[in-house]
Amino acid sequence: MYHPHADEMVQMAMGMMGMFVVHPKDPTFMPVDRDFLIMLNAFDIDPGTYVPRIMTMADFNLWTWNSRIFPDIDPLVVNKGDKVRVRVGNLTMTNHPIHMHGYDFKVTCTDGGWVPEAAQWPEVSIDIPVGAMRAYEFVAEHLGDWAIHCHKSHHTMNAMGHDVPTFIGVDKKPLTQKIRKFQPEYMPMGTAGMADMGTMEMPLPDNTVPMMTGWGPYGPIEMGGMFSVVKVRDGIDAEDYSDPGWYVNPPGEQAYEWTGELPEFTSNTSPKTLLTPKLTPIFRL
Ligand SMILES: [Cu+2]
Repeated sequence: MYHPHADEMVQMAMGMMGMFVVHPKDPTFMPVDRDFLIMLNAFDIDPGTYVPRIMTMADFNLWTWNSRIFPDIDPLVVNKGDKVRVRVGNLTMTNHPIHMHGYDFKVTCTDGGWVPEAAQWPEVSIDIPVGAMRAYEFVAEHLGDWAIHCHKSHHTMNAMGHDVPTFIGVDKKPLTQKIRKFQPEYMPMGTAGMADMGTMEMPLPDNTVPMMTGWGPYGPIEMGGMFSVVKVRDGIDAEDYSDPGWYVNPPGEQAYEWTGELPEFTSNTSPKTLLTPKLTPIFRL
């Protein structure tokens, strides 16, 4: 990984970093069909502004792959049967557990070098420490759209304020009526979670994106930040990385809402749901 070591804090906060890939001279050494590279970076850019804050140490608001955020990160497009390598390098100031759906994979490389085959270990999430890289590999046997993302939930969101009270279950109607006398366009939010924001398309300041966004085949995806999709299809040409669109599940392979009769719910008298009785403290202070 490259970073400047010259005015380091400022230059890193503004994105001066990158990765070199040195391919082996011998093309038969650990060959793969697809080789993806994800550089993890983070920025703190106030809504409506263009210059990242350079003093931020932990509370970043844009978590990026190759300086891009979902939904503007390209999908990882793969032909069925391809041997795939994903290299992930981290020059942010926190670790990122990168998780991929649909597959288990083998960790094949660290900054220290290639991992011998007998020592490659299986994972479905791989934590990328600060200042480190990992590469993992898998054979794309399963057709479909498979989410790939950082597993820290705030890292799959775009710009948001973090100092907001929790309004879950709060009746904001009386307050809304009062506020709307002065601010007619005021929108109460948060009483039933944040997912509504995925569909709202509220007006935003320039150079600002919604906290969660993106549309999938079944509605809003409600993601942002360090999130993309591995798209495995039949018949993708070796040079073709263009987005094939959303995967269409074959009939019978799609989850659906059950609208028939429901089984009897377990009640609180069921042994399955009985609470463990409280222990009587032996010692009292
Ligand atoms: Cu992360």
